[in-house]
Amino acid sequence: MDRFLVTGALGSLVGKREGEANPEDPAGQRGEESSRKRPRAETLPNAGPLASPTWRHIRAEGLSCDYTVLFGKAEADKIFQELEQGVEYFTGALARVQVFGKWHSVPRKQATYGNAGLTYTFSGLTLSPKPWIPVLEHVRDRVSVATGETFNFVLVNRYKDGCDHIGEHRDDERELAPGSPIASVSFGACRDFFFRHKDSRGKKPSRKVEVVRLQLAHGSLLLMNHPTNTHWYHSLPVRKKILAPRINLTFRKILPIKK
Ligand SMILES: O=C(O)CCC(=O)C(=O)O
Repeated sequence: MDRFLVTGALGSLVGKREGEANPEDPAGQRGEESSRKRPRAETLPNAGPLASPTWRHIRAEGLSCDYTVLFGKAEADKIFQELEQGVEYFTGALARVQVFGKWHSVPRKQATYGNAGLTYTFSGLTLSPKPWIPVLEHVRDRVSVATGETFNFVLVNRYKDGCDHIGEHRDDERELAPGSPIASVSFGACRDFFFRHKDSRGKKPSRKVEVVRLQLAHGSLLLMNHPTNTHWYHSLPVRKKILAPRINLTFRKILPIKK
């Protein structure tokens, strides 16, 4: 059977950053930005009104991301409701994380969906993603039209409010198709999202690189291109004033590892 090993956000469940109280990280700065159309999107067929959106290009040393609002409010609202009704999240042991030997609830809810036959490793277990449901296929296909990329797996993260968060981590490139991007689509509450360079982490960083700070809006798509995940960690910090829920979908293309 084909086996997929997925670490990064999944693997980070066992990482100590996950349990840290957050970082309402102060100063930081956006990377260099420019606004232009992403050329590939313009040549794709069946493009809806938002299929050739204006992209914001976010660039810093070793970081390359493209951001756009892919879904208008009405459609994003409908997708959010469908996700709320349709997504089945992990429960029990899969919804817990061990930090310094103590078990805690993961500070968000998670689920995985993907192509038939895939398996992946999660908290030391080999699991299969659930089969795609129509709302996830719809979002996946819209992302593919807009980016020209295909995806076979999605991790769903649901944050019930601003206390739910995700600690600093990288999405491990080894299990991704080489050079493939990760497409992060957000619905619900707008949240801050930080990138921190690997050399600039911890109490005694080897050098100072400015944090790249973004806000991920309802209906938005953030495309994290290679080699962003090699050099930069990302996180969704605690924001206690946010009371509304948010659902994030990270679409990935993962490679089978033959047994
Ligand atoms: O919720 C988000 O925007 C971040 C999710 C994430 O970091 C991940 O899936 O790796």
